[in-house]
Amino acid sequence: MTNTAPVSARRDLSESPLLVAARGGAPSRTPVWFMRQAGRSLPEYRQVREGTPMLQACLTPELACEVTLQPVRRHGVDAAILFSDIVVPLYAAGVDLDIVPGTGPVVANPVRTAADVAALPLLRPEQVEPVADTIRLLTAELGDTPLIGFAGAPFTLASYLVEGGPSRNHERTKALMHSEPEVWHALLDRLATITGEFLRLQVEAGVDAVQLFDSWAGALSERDYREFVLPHSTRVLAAVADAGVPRIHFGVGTGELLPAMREAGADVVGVDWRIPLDEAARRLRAARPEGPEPVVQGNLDPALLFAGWPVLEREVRRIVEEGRAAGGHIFNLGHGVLPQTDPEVVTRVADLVHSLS
Ligand code: 1CP
Repeated sequence: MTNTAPVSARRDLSESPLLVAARGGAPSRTPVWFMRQAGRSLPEYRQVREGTPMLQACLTPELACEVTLQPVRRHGVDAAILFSDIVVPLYAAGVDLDIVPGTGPVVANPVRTAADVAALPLLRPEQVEPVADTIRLLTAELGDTPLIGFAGAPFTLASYLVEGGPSRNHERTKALMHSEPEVWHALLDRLATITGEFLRLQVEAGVDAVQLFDSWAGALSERDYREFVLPHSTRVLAAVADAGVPRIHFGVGTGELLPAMREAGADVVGVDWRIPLDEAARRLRAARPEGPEPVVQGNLDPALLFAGWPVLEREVRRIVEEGRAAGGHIFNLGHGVLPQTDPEVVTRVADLVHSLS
């Protein structure tokens, strides 16, 4: 039942507020979507996921399609984001890892030596065919809502591979980077190849925008980011530069890295709550005064979804104002929806953002 319509049969999304904003235009309303909008905050998600392990869910097209659609139906957001995970291409390529409930990705054999890097498999397109099938199902269902594809950036993926799982301080990752730079660069080079191919494949299957998640890049100094990460993320974003879809580049705690993250090739830079959107835009503009006007995405603190409506309304209004002052703005959280969030509050935020524009 997969729809194999070629990319030339793409939907007409020329009026999509998300895509217009991402390309630096003036959208009909402030677009809004939420990182991790699909997932545990939704009872309908918990119901359909019941009994299916996370990675299996990501690689089951009908299920992944349904989960991707749930927040679009419920919240009326301006984009769907593919239900998947950043470790899916590594898993599909044959890396022995699992997503452990309550923990996150756990890697059986952490990657720490030149031999470990050389043994990392590359990705063959047929290994992620279920992801392409999911995208084809979604583009047939989504009407005029664009679909965002995504991948984990080389640094954030490397952190999971080197540490063996989630890490607070990324100490083994930073130790490898500084003590064995050749091994480090070989690892990031390989991850950049996998990620670039995975994003291209998603675009060919029909996604309308891509987001590169470098969630943990904010753990690095700007100097280390430029030396050890930027060349590789640049190569990933270059792999989809001619694909005709906007590229969003996001990390947490990246106030000092924003210009470098834009230089990597981003059309939109995602920002967390630690820096106001207008200040983020000022930094992006100052780094490239001759370039196109920056477009920022963010940046409501997901914890404030628990603070009660008066607080939340004030914060949403402030962010919409700061987004106006920034220039181009896509409303989002500064990081993902937390599992205990009341989904009705999320819908109310989406409605408020729309009513303010
Ligand atoms: O069983 C479950 O429900 C597991 C929870 C879960 C879910 C719902 C994980 C494990 N991943 C996901 C889906 C997911 N992962 C999406 C869904 C699409 C959407 O936004 O609706 C996305 C975009 C991701 C991407 C992802 N995975 C990132 C980047 C975004 C971010 O939040 O920073 C990262 C860092 C991961 C790793 C990961 N996967 C899962 C968890 C709990 C984690 C984080 C672990 C850690 O703290 O290091």
